[in-house]
Amino acid sequence: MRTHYPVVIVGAGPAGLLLSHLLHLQGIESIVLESRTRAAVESTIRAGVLEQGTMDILNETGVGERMRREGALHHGIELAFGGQRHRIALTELTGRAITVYAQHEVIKDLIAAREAVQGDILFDVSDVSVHDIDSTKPSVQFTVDGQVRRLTCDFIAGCDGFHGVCRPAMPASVRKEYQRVYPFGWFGVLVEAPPSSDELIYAAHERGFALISTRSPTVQRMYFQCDPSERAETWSDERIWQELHMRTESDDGWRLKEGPIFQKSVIAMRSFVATPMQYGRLFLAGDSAHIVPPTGAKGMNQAVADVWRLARALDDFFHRDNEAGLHGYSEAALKRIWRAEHFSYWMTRMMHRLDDATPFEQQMQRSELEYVVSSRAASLMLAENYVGLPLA
Ligand code: RFL
Ligand code: PHB
Repeated sequence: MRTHYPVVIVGAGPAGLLLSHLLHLQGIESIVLESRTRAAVESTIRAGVLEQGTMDILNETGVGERMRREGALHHGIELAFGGQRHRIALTELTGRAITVYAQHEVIKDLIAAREAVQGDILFDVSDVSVHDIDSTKPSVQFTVDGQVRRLTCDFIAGCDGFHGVCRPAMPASVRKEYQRVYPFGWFGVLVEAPPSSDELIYAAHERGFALISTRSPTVQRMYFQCDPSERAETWSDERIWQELHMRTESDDGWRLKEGPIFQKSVIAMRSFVATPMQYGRLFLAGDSAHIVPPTGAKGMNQAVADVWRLARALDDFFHRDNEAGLHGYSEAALKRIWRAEHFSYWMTRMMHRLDDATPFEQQMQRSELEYVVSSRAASLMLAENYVGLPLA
């Protein structure tokens, strides 16, 4: 049994799987260690929006075929408030677009690509721990099929999400964490119905935010702002529809199309950044280092941007004897992340009902919305962040 890999990747989310795929294309071998089963990884409902840069990476690396066929390319989004809908013309403003394609479909495509070349992914592992990260020969220990195993490697990629073990393995004395927990959550539903709109609708309403997204011609994804401690199973379909209708009501008679609700969940909202994203031979990528509230649709895209950067840096290290990319990884990745953090925070504050807002602050919020949909400069600011700033 093999005991050494150039790169051991912890976590088979979008970050870990894409990193293993990119490294393979560069001729660098890796193994992915995942604590959940393959079925669980392939069916967890999460993100839906792929930025232009994410689409480009998937296309250029040969894993975009199903996304192009089954995903929906969108050239705008709508902001709804005061009974009216306002289009932000993403492509007209920026020359870029987004694709709505579920994260777990991206995951399936990446796992299929790794399988096609006999790439190593171990699912259902437990007790993962990382060792000697401040040496040039780190290792990762874990249990699989009841056996304890240890792999040595040159680098460990911590792609194990917010609750993973890699970030806490960095000494507390070098880490700094920045956080904001929002006093509201999102109630998310999957609905069997045709799309109600050609584009995503972000609605700001006195009762709270709502988002109308899509998954396919027959399945729609919708969310509405709720108390973060809300229990999804206690809500009847009727009550959910009532809330969604009220928050998206429009003066022109447009109405949301209903259908059977087959999945309900409540999502907490948090902004979080841990710095630095590297210690010794351990590099963090994706949600293990940073979280955004989903309002800006940035989380998965940031994970993709991180591993794109990390793969290039590892390529320089292994093939050009150049360590500059690895040394600069954390600083360069964080620059992009702070931009996404600000955008997500800004969208969240502009679109949600803020219970502690004074009447003055409520007027500020309304004025900002009106400005964003009426000023080309302000629309462009939203659009260029939403489609994603170029990877550099
Ligand atoms: P993930 O996806 O959490 O994957 C981490 C993986 O690591 C595994 N793991 C471990 N494996 C081994 N040992 C351990 N000790 C481990 N601990 C954890 C986990 O089982 C898991 O498989 O992190 P990654 O790869 O960094 O990807 C991040 C994205 O998943 C996340 O940012 C997005 O889903 C956020 N997000 C959205 N992002 C977008 O770009 N666009 C969107 O439209 C969007 N919508 C969303 C979202 C997230 C949501 N939720 C549920 C938080 C909508 C929602 C509702
Ligand atoms: C989704 O379709 O799940 C989705 C879309 C846009 C967001 C967040 C989630 O901002």
